Amino acid sequence: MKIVDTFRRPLAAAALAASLSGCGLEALLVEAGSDEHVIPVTTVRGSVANLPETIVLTRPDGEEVEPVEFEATGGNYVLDLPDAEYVNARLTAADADGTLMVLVPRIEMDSVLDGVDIDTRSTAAALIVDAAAAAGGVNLQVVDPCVLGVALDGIAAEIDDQGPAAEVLAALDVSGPTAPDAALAAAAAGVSLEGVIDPVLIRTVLEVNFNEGQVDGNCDGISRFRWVRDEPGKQMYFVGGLHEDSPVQDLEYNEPMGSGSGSWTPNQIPMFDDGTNGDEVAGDNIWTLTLDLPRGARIGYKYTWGQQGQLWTGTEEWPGNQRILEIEDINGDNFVRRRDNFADEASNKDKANLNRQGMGEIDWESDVNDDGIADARERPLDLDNDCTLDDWVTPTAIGPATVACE
Ligand SMILES: [Ca+2]
Ligand SMILES: [Ca+2]
Ligand SMILES: [Ca+2]
Ligand SMILES: [Ca+2]
Repeated sequence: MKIVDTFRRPLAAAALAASLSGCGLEALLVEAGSDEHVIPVTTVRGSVANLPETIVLTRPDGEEVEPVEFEATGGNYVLDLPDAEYVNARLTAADADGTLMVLVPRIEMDSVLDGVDIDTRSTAAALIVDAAAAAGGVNLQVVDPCVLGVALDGIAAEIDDQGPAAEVLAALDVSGPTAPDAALAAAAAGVSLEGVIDPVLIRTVLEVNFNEGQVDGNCDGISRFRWVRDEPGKQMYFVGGLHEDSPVQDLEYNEPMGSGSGSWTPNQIPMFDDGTNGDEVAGDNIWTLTLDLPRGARIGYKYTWGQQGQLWTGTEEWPGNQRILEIEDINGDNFVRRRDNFADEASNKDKANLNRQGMGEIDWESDVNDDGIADARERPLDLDNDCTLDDWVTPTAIGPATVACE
C-alpha cells in the first residue's frame, strides 16, 4: 500500500472508503492522520519520451481506467491506478506532438511496477502486436499475458538485431502513430499470440497441388498420370523420412512420415483436402499434411496417389528418386511451408531432375533456376501458376508449433 494525499484526491479516498467497508480496514482509515489516508493503489513507473498531461490505461476490452494520480517530472512518470490487477493493458501518453504507448502484460494488484518505459520503441512493439492480433483474428482479451510478455521480448530482441521490427521503429510516425503496412506485416509475421514458439520443432506444412493443368519447374505442363494409374477411390498420401544427410537423426520423427518401420511405406500417411489439419481450402485438390519437425532437419519425401495400404506401383509421383527439403524457416514466419505440384520432376527432385537449367541432380544448396532460393527449401507460392514464385504466404488454417509459457 501507499500513502496518497487525500486533499488532492478526496473523491478517490471517499470511493475507496466505501469499497473498504466491511473488510475490516475502516479502522485503518479512521486512525490515519487528518490529511493522509492509507489508499491502496497500483503504481506503474518508468520513463516517458513526451509530455503528456496524463497517461491513460486501457484494458484490452477498451475500458479506459481513470488514474488516481499522475505525475511526470524530468522524463519520468508515476501513475497511480485504482488498486486492481491489469492484464494486457495499454498505457497511452498523448501530447501535442503525438501519441506514444506501451503494452504491459500484467500489473499485479497493490504493487509497484517499475521500468515501464513509454517511447517510440514501446510504441513500435505495440503496433506490431496489434498487427499480429489483427492478422491472426486474435483479441488481446484472450491472449495469455505470459505469451504477450514473450512476444514483446521477442520484438525487443528483433529491434536490437535489426530485424523487421527495427524497420517498423525506423518508419514510425509518432503523430499517428502509424507505420507502413508492409513493414508491420513483416514484423507481425514472426509474432505468435497463441503460444510461445517451440524453439526445437517447427510446424511444417506440406501441400501438393493435384489439379490438372499445373506446370513443372521448366514451365511445361505436367502429366499427372504419367506414372500413376487413374483409378477411382484414391486419395493423396505422403511418404518420407529423415535424409541420411540430416544433422538430426532421431528416428521418432520417421513414424509420422510413414517410415517408422525403417523403410518408406507408401500410402500410409493420408493428406487432407477437407479443410482440416492445416488444409486451407476444402475440395480444391490441394492436399495438405502438417508435421512438427526439428529445425535444421533434412528430409526426403514424395507423394503417392493411392488407396490405403496400396504398394508403390501405379501410385507414386515417379519411381526411384525423392524430393529433398531442409526444415528451415526462410521468411521467419514460424512455419516451413512447401507447396509442390504433383509429379513435378523439375523441382526439388534429387536425382534424374528434369530441370533444363540444371545438371540432373540437386543438392542442399542448388538454386537451379537462380531465383535466390535453394531448391530444397521452403519457397514463396506461385499464386497464378505462371512458374514465377509470387509471395510468401503464412498458413492461416493452423497455428505455429508452441510450448507452454512459463
Ligand atoms: Ca485443400
Ligand atoms: Ca516460413
Ligand atoms: Ca531456386
Ligand atoms: Ca506466379
